[in-house]
Amino acid sequence: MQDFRRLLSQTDPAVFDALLGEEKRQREGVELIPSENYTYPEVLAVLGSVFTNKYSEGYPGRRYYGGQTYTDRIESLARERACALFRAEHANVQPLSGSPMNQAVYFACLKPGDTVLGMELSHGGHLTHGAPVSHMGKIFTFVRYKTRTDRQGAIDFDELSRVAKETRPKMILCGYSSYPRDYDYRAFKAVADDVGALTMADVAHIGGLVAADVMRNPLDGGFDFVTTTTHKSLRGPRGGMILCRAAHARIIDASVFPGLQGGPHMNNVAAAAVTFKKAAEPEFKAYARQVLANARTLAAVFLGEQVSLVTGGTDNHLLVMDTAASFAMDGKRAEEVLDRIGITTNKQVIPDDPRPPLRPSGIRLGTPACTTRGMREPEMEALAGWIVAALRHADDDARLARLAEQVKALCSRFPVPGLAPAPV
Ligand code: DSN
Repeated sequence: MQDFRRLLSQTDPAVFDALLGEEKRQREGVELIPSENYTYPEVLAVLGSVFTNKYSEGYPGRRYYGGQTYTDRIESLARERACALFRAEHANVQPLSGSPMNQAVYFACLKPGDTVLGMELSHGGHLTHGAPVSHMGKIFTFVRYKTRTDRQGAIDFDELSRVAKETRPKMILCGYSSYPRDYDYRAFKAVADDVGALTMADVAHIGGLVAADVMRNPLDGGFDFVTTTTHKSLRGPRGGMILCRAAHARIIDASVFPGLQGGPHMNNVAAAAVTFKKAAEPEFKAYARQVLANARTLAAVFLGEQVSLVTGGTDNHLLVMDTAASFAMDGKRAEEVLDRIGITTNKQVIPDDPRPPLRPSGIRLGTPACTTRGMREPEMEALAGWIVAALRHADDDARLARLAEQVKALCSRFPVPGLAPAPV
């Protein structure tokens, strides 16, 4: 590995310099974007391996190119491990990432114009769940449901059932990228069964937490399809995966290839296989429990400081802070202030946000990455305090500089897996 680095430094100093800069940023800052994580050194090794050289259109035992002895082996391993981890009957591990995995399910089951019930973007849903700006929103007819902001973000299943009976969807979709609660999948399934709709859960954010059984598994609730990315709480390579019942295996596989994609990225598939092996180990369950405990600790400190959190708290790995209500500051400015002290978050719309997406009312924070570094409740208490101090004194440069030093000192005690310590 070190030889590759030396070679890169000589071949392309500009890219090597950017790599060193990003390593320093990751080493010296706290990552609180809930969809990010630090992957395993083993995964980095496989991603940068010769599997990247190989074309493998098709599936194990049914490929369109020769030379598949080892690619067949790794894809079969990845599929078997994914099925065991999620109690699925079938897994397709080829989607290149989250958007293609969701599109593959839609195209497998729906015709243009078909109706899908999906969660409203500002209430926590995802772009690929039919936001009007996405191609999906133009091809299919998405009808959006909201959360009950007056009831800690609960889903109103009576209302969902009424809308389902009125619109007769082909599919009911749940899943989120900024919803800080867990779902009752059986309640979604009951609504879907009433109108003969298929069910799909996009658990991209919480894939690792579902795998570790610290959050509910939609497949246990009878869902037809579950999609997840492999790089967020699962801690693996950038990629996507579709889990389903055996009865849907053929249409899903055909939808991914040749329907939507060409050659799978076999370095990613190999890295996913490694990730699933790691996720089945007891250490990963402990990690997942700590992700939740850390998020609860952040929430408790914020609430104690009268900071407004969407839904009033969290049941998962993420929190959505209403910075407009709490600090009279939009999410863009809050993100920038926290960047200055070395804490990375992202601006975030809140339910029915009156502000535009690039200057929304809040920020989103999450614990998967800092938990991977080994941070626990005491570090969460410190971080939450520093975040509140920075946002309350955003114009005090000297105070922000002192907070930045504290963040850097904290980070020096928690190495990033796969990253060499800072050069001395
Ligand atoms: N970009 C991911 C997130 O941050 O939630 C989802 O696509």
